Formats: sequence, C-alpha cells, structure tokens
Amino acid sequence: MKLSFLGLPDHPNARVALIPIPYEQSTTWLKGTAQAPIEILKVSPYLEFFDEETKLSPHKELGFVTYPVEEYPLDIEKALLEVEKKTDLAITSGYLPILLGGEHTITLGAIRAFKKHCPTLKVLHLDAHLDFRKEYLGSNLNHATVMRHVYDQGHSLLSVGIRALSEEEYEEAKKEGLEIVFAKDLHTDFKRALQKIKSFIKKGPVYISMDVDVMDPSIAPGVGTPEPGGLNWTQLLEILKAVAKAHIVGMDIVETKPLPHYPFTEFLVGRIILKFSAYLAQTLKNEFKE
Ligand SMILES: [Mn+2]
Repeated sequence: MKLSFLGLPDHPNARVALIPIPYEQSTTWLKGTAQAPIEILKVSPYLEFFDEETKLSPHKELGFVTYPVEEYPLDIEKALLEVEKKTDLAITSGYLPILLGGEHTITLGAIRAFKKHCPTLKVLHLDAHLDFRKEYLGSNLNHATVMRHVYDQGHSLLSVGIRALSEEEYEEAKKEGLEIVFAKDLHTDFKRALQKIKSFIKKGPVYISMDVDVMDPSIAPGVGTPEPGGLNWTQLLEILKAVAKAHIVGMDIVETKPLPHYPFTEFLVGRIILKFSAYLAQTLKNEFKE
C-alpha cells in the first residue's frame, strides 16, 4: 500500500507535494531520523483535517500529493543529487514541495534545485542550532554544516530560534554579518522578533527549512539533539502565518526522531503541515477575492 499524507489519494489539482526523504548518514547522537517520514505519514490520517482557526480544510482547498517513500544512496553527494531531482520534478510539476526528512543535510539538495528556478531565493532557517560550522567531526558536509553550504551558495539566510552554537560558529556568523534571531529574542520581545522575520521574507521567493528541534522539547521530544528554551506552539503559528503571506516556494521539516510508543513529534509535524497549508489556502482565497 502506498503511504500518503492524511491517508488520502493524490488530489488531482494538488498545490502541495509531500516528498519523504528517509536519509540518515551523519546524525551524531541519537539515530532514527530515517524512520521519520514513514512514521509521520502513518500517524497523519488520525489528525483532524479541518482547521478550526481558518475554518478551512486544506486537503480540499489546496490538495496534497505524496511522493513514494524511496531509499536513498548512503553517499551524501549521490543522495543530494536524488533530493535535487525530486525537488526539481515537484517544482516543474507546479507543486509547492514540502520535504519530510531525514537529516538536515537534505536541505542542500532542495536548495540546489531551487537555485535554477529562483536564483534570488531567501532561506528562513528555523532551528535550535546554527548549523554554520565549516567542518564537523572530520567532514565538511553534514547536518552541522548544512546552512554554511546554503549560505555559501549565495542565498540570504535568516536563522531563527537559535540557542546552541559553537564559539567558532558565532565568530564566523559575526564575520559574515549573518542575521540571527536567537530563541531568547523571541521570548523577550516576540513582536520585535516577528517584525525582523517579516522584513526578511517581505521581498523575493522564500524557502523555509525547519529543524523540528527549534520547538521546545516539551512539545517536540522526538529529536536527536534536544535543547531547552525552544519555541512554543503560538510563536510557531505566528511565524507560519507570516510566511504563508509571503512568496513562499518550498519548505522542509527535518530531524524528527520517532520515539517508541510516544508519537508526539510525528503528530506535531503532521499538524504543522496542516496548519501551514490552512494559512496558505487562506492567503490564496484572499488573493482570489481581491
Ligand atoms: Mn538542530
């Protein structure tokens, strides 16, 4: 049986394509993120599909297609090439791709695909970690260096929710003038932090890369490297609302690590996709009215 988001058949006029990427090679601490796409799809039929806030049903208004769950080559460059091809296929088919990881390194494959279609792509990066190292544990291409690669490709980058980084990363980021909205900025003055995010995404196509550990571990315990002091649900929704009003072209949600018997984080990711899609559907509806 083909696994699909919400357990639904592919919508004939879908706007969103879910791309499962069960790739895991460089995860440093707890393993298991390769299982995440399957587990997220498996729990998704048990979510309520209707969104109480927008009063919309995104599976009808936007529609979803789910790409098949396929294995990826272990070699990182080969895997990234596959990710790039899949993302490219989704873009050229007219979908907004949402990649379901898998480890964070896969973001680079998606960004490479977008580079051809949107050279001025901006990347909004939600994460507890800056992932801006030049090298980590002897390799320069892994989950801890991925945003450095994205940045080096020439994309503007805003990292949000950061609360764990090395001194070297901090110095590098400062040197490059990288914009960072630390988790503490969100907690002390959310309005101001949100304004910073809004001005970043205002112009130009935006890709959002979300490591689930950006959320507080109390609501997202199923991650490889949890950090206290993360985003709460309301803060995330405000950010997603702002993003849905911008020129958003793609997204990934990575680094979920399913915990045996406690599928909180898989349900959370399913809900994030539905919430974000409901906001998108609402934006499209409003545009249609104008
Ligand atoms: Mn992280």
